[in-house]
Amino acid sequence: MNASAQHPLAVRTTCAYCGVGCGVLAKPDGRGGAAISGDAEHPANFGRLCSKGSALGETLGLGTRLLHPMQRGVDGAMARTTWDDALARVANGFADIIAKHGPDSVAFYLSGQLLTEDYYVANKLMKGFIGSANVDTNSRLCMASSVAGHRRAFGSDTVPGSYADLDEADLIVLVGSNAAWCHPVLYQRMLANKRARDAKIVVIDPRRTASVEDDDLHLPVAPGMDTALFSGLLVHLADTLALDYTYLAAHTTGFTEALVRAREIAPDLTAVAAATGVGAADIARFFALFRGTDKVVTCYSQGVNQSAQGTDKVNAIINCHLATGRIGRPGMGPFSLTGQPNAMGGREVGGLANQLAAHMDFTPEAIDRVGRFWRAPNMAQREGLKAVQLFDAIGRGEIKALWIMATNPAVSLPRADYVRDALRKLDLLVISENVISNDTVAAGAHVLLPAAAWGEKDGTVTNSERRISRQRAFLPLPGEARPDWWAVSQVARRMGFGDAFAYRSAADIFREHAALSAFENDGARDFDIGALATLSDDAFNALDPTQWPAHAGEPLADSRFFAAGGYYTPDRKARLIAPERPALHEAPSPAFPLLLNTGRIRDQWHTMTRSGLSPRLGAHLPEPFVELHPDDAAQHGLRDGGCARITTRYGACILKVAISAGQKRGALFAPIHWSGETAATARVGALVAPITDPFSGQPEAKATPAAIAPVTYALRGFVLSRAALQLPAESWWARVAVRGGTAALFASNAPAAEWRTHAAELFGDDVELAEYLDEPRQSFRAAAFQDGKLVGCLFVGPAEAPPQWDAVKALFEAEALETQQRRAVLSGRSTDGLADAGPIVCACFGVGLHTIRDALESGAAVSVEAIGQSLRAGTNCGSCLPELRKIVAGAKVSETA
Ligand SMILES: Nc1nc2c(c(=O)[nH]1)N[C@H]1C(S)=C(S)[C@@H](COP(=O)(O)OP(=O)(O)OC[C@H]3O[C@@H](n4cnc5c(=O)[nH]c(N)nc54)[C@H](O)[C@@H]3O)O[C@H]1N2
Ligand SMILES: Nc1nc2c(c(=O)[nH]1)N[C@H]1C(S)=C(S)[C@@H](COP(=O)(O)OP(=O)(O)OC[C@H]3O[C@@H](n4cnc5c(=O)[nH]c(N)nc54)[C@H](O)[C@@H]3O)O[C@H]1N2
Ligand code: SF4
Ligand SMILES: [Mo]
Repeated sequence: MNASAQHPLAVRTTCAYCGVGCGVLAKPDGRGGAAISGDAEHPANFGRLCSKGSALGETLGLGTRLLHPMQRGVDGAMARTTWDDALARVANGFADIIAKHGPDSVAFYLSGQLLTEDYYVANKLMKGFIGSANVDTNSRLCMASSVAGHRRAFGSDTVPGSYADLDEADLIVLVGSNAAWCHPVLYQRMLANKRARDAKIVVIDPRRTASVEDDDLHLPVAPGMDTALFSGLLVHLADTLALDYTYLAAHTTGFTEALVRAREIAPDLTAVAAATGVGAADIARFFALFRGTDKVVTCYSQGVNQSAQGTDKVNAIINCHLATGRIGRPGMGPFSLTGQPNAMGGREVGGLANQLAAHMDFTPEAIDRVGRFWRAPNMAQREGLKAVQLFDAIGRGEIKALWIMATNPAVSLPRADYVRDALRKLDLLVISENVISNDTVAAGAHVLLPAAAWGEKDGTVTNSERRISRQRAFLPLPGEARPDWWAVSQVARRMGFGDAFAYRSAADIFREHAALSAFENDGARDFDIGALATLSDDAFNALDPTQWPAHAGEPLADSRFFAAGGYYTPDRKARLIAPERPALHEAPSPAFPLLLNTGRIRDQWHTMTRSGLSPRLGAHLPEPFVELHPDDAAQHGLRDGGCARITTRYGACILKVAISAGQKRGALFAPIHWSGETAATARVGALVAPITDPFSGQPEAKATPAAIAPVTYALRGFVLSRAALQLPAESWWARVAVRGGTAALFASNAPAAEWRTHAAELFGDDVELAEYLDEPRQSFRAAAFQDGKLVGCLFVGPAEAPPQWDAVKALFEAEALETQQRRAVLSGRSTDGLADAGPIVCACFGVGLHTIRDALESGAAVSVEAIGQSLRAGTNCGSCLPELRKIVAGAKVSETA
């Protein structure tokens, strides 16, 4: 019997990555892996997956996992311990510190990558039993401005619409959202609408991103100036009598003040053009489109939220929807696209320090209500510290014990060097993790708790459209890994709160969470899933994706909020908010003349602890880079493919230079994904200012004044190895996942001959080393063989003509090599049978640039569609279609030239 026959059934679960929340079918192979495909029945994706979702199967290995509890001994070294000892140390450690310094001397820092059940239990322990609200989450860096904007406008943190609105809209406005790369399956839905129904797409982003197609309107707004644009839009709508006065009168307040303020900020088109740096004609086109289209959805993400003016940006957008009554009806509404798989679940349980639980705030009535429901002895009486403040308090020594779950703050918080140092000041740092090492773990934990990972953990997540889906386990718990909710409950019991934490399963916790949502609710709170409070274990296991609200006693049905008002303010009316005049928190200066914008790339997820394991995903953009406009590059003496040092008041990085006309002048863009574990000096978080939005506390991650200067390395090269890699400290490097080993791309000033010594050290004595050194040309190549198998390669050459690695990588990844192929390794070129695909363009089917160019040149394919037919490239998730279009256009130009 083969392995798959032993596991004939695929398990229905939800993707580990973004807030689209795609349904996934996982078919375990019986050897710790699984075949992954999209769930055709899931309403978020109807079977589609993006490159990251499709590659989930490549990330299931246990090679980097934390499999046993560890604790720091008296000698300072981490050593394996038992769960019992580890839990006792956590419980006693927290109890001692609370006894000495009070409940506000301890904190939890959680994550939108926890399941709702994990999140609920951690929040309950801190806010109800320890008696502090110092529980915040990486959602503070992600969704906090949307939450604050929703609460100001609606009286509750409600996302009014559904994904179906993106199918029905006639105009989709993307504000600060690179959905083509960050919400790819939803973006494909928008494109399908555009193709089938001629819907228009407008993209508001300082950069021309992959989300802008040639026929879309792109408004390259000056960083931070979205409020001016949407204030201008409100003025335009008012002046052209395009408002819904009936809706305004019946369901809103604050319109007059909001319009007065909008007029101050953006009196006319000229003022909007001046503030935003966008041409007046394009602004007028956008205003006319918005005015003339009833069915408008405005999607926004981190270009809005991660701003010192983030909450005002959110409200400036919502104002325009409220004033036109375009909310809660099919095909229209403001739509906050959430980032993490359970960003929404975290908000539902009250994981933010300024929310209590189940969408309740710290009002006396709510504190009393939740306290009675939990039978909690020590209800927190006021809001706790928000992430940036929380780490300030840690740095000052006021918080002495911290439990981090499912986030990597030493990389992802602003001013990340400060954060890393602050962690070292804690008397007790507990980290629940999937991986044995990341930058936060490396900062020095006292206790490490091995957590169940995606594929092993079991519970629920909520996606951007308020849809609760099950994440189901399809693999056994490896080693001693346990669910996070279990670890928290065990600590709670050891702290004397056993009765309130006697959960046997995720289902137990979910039922309690659902019951709290309905407890003394009576329609006063938006979040109500009372219908799910009585699910049996079997019904919980079988739960289909369910959109909330789900009121007890009513049939489950998808729905929208606010078409007929019914807001969650005291008078049940929405508020139009008068925003502040937008201004950068710090303008560029001669010392820091550029603005550093940070964000994401298509094929990596955050700090790469999971996506970084996939060779397919590593192939797209393998090195950390900084993108800038050709004029800025010329002015600062930078060349494409060279390196540059980027410096801010807070830190410095060295990144590869990518020159792009899609960048705005004066702006730099760098991806956030690389860490101290995956690259030499590319922790971009270290550069980011700790400036926060006054309402949401969300840090500004998109506009830190920065300087840039070239860094020259004489040589560049790559190394491929079956074993773990350690490169000489003085070199610049970035780690890349490859099949059957690890690799690094590097740059260095050490002469080629020195790399010969490094190669000998790197590959050891028990290999057969083929070498080639050309000192005059500064070129060195080595290939290490063991039993005829290629086990390592090191190539280095002059930076102007660096060795290309695609062919060598293909040989390294091959199972076994022919003699002729072995001889060819040092040539760096491919031989027959192992075509050199070139840099990967389509991650889903592993189709490289050379393969595509070959097909175009040979005439085998002449269009993007034909490439799809002959090579399959672009036919799965479609996220590479923008790139394919460029390649085809490029080939056409060179043909006619
Ligand atoms: N591939 C991939 N996908 C992901 C993630 C990932 O790590 N990798 N992470 C997930 C998570 S947690 C999140 S939160 C989402 C984030 O998804 P997005 O918000 O789409 O991603 P970002 O790249 O952070 O930022 C979006 C855009 O904001 C623009 N921007 C910067 N400043 C401004 C401004 O002042 N105004 C406007 N209008 N735009 C501006 C940037 O140029 C950038 O293109 O992605 C999710 N999906
Ligand atoms: N400069 C800049 N900084 C940013 C951003 C930006 O755009 N620019 N974006 C911000 C945003 S929106 C986000 S969401 C954050 C993301 O930043 P982080 O949350 O710090 O990034 P991740 O790499 O997702 O870290 C998740 C960690 O949790 C572990 N993990 C995963 N699942 C589980 C689990 O179930 N249990 C436990 N115990 N551990 C688990 C993973 O191994 C990993 O180490 O970064 C923020 N920081
Ligand atoms: S769009 Fe991609 S990353 Fe996001 S949930 Fe779907 S498959 Fe996962
Ligand atoms: Mo996020």
